[in-house]
Amino acid sequence: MKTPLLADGSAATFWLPEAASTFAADHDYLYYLIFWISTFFFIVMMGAMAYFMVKYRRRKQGETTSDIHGNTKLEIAWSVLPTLILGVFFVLGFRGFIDTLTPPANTLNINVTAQQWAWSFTYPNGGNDSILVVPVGKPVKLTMSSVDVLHSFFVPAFRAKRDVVPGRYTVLWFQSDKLGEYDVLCTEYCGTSHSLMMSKVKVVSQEEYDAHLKGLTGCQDGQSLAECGGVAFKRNGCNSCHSVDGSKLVGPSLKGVYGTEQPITGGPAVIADEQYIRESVMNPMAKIVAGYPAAMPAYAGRINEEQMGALVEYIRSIK
Ligand SMILES: [Cu+2]
Repeated sequence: MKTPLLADGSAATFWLPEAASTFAADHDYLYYLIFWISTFFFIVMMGAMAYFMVKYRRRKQGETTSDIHGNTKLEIAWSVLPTLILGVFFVLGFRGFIDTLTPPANTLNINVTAQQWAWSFTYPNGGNDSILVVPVGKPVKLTMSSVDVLHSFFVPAFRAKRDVVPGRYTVLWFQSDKLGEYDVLCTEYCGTSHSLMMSKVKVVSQEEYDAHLKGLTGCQDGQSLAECGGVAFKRNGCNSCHSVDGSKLVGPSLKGVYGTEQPITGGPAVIADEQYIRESVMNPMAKIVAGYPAAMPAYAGRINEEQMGALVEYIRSIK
C-alpha cells in the first residue's frame, strides 16, 4: 500500500479515497502536510519521553533531581515555533475553505432535496433523478434543502461536504475533471436508515449528460425547470406584485435581480442569492427591500421544496 508524502495524483491511498475534483489536490496536500508534521512531533516527543524515563529513573532511595526554575530561550522556542506551524495550517486551510465556499460564475445549477432516507436531484430541464449526473470539466453548483431533518451531502472523492438543512438553502460546488462514478453519502445521522442514504455521482461526457437529461421527465412534458417555475410564479399570484420586465409594481421587479445587491429597510444590504430569494418567499417580512411596503404574505407551508427550487431557477433566468 502506498502512502505518498504528498498527494501525488488521484489514486486512492491508505488514508484518502480516490481524488476526483479540482479541490482535491489542495485538500490532500494540506492533509499530508499536517499528517507528517504531526507524525514527526509524535516521534520526537514520545522518543524523548521514553529516553528521559530511562535516563532519569530513580536509582536509589532518597535521590533528588536538580532544582530547575525555567529556561526562557526554550520556552520562547516551544511557543513561537508551533505558533508559526499552526499559522501555516490556518492559511492553507482557510484558502481551501474559501475556495469551496465560492462557486465560480457560469456554474451548472442542480437542486438537491434530501429526505429520510434518499437524495433527489432536479436538473435545469426540470427532470428528477435519484442519482447525480454531471458533465466532466464543468463547475457544478448544488442548491440543497431538506424536507425533514438535518442531512449532510458528502462526496468523499470530491472532498466536498455540506450540511443540508430544513427550512433553508445551503450551497455546495465542485468541478470534476475525471470521468467516473463516485459515492454520495449522508454524513449526518438522520434516523434509522441513515446508513442507507446513499447515491452516486456520475461524471460523464457532455454528450452523455445531454442524453441523460433527455431521458428524465420534467415537472411537465417538455418544460424546463425555469419554465416550471414561471408557471408556479403565475399560479401563486406572484406576478400581481412583481413584474419581470423591470417595471415597478407593489413589490420590486425581479428582472435581473438574481446575484445583485439589494438595499434593505433598517438593515445592511444583502445579495439576492438562493438563500435570500427563499427567505423572501417563505418569510417576506424578514428583509424588505428599501422603498417597498411590507405587504407580501408568507408562503411558508404553501409551497413545497420542488416548487421553491423551480421558482429560484425561474428568478435566475429573468435577465
Ligand atoms: Cu441523511
